[in-house]
Amino acid sequence: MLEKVVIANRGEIALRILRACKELGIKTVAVYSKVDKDLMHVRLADEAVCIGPNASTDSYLNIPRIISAAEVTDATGIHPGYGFLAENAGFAEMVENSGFTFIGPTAETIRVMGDKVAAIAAMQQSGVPTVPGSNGPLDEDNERTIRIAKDIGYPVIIKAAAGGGGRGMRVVHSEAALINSIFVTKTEAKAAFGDDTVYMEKFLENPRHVEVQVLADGQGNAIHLYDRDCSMQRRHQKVVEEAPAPHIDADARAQVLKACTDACIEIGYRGAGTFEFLYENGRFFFIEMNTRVQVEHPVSEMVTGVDIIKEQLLIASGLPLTIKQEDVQVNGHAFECRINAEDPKNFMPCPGKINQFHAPGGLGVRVDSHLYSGYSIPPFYDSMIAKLITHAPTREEALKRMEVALDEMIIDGIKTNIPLQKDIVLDANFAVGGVNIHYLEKKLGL
Ligand code: MV4
Repeated sequence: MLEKVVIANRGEIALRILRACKELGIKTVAVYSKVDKDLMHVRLADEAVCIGPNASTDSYLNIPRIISAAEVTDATGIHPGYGFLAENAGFAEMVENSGFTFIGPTAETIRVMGDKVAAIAAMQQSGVPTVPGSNGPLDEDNERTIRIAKDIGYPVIIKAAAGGGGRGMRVVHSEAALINSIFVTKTEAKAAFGDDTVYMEKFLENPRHVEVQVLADGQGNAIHLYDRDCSMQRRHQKVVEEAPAPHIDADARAQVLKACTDACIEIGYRGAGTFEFLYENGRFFFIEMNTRVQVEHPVSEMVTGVDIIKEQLLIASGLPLTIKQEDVQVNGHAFECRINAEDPKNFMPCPGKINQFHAPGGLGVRVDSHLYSGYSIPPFYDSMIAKLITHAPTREEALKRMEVALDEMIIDGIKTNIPLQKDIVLDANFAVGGVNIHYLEKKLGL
């Protein structure tokens, strides 16, 4: 078993990882930037090391400082959480080469999934359904590119192989605009990622974002924890997530879940992972794989009863998966509302001091947050300050439970998006379930 883990992150996920470590009897090391000395998990950790000034690039993204912290504390593993260095293959490699366990997949897997063209190819090999597309990078041969687009049918989307999460893409509606759009996307990709490789897919106009949570031990065992719907988003930032995804075709779902675990075994996947799909007209289309634990993992935990972070720690300790697929059942329904320190009207971040914090509670209510009364939210990092999660036997009951919980939540002193969350939870179309990725932006009049 891992003996001592460095938590290379901050905020709610650092606290979430700390709790899982404690339950497993693993010692914890918090690493923090100067301004983050008062974070809840820093207080609760066995040891804490300041790794630098407030800017992420000088602290949470500074690889030598994090590895040094592991060295001086005699840690054995490093958990990257999400964001920051979680999907940095070079970091995973350096952690392992320094003699520590990286709590996540191999550097090689992270590298493959970071290259979206390679990721799609790997998935196709394993029978995961993908979007009709170029099946490889676009080259200098414009005639060939024009033919591919014609075969796929317009509209098409040009995506940077090094992109993902909504960065470096462009929709093309006609042959007249194709070659120039590719040129512009390549130029932007080169500037943003240092790699101008692009590929083409059919542009799906009104899909839902449905993702599959997996756990694999890298020893030939893989399970899925069913699916989540994350379609309620604005500018590629998820706002509400739920599990399981509502109104999914049963046969398509069974097929895609099986394909995901098959793919994990085929590629030797290790750790927690997420297969991202677009879901349209009863069909799944793979777009990307995330090789980290995700913000929205709690909704899957609530409906399956599996502690994903604990499983990550057990897998990283070299233990084979003990959970069998047939033991994983979906029990009821769960929602997660992301609570952000931001203006609910213009979405500007609103850091500042929390005068009073009251977390809602009761049966089926979970709050993953590092907040406490008197805590000051620094302006240097992400504005997400809490995740409010509700669980109940039915979707309708879980949604009502969220409505009550949002009413009970008090975050005094700063602006939050709680008013927006209340608005979404009371939305008649959201209540029916299955709204697409454009729903929230249209609702907000964007
Ligand atoms: C697409 C798409 C439509 N068709 N690919 C955006 C984020 C990145 N992960 C992939 N994205 C999309 N890829 C095809 N072939 C539409 C989007 C997209 C989107 C996807 C998921 C969640 C929100 C989104 C918002 C806008 C566009």
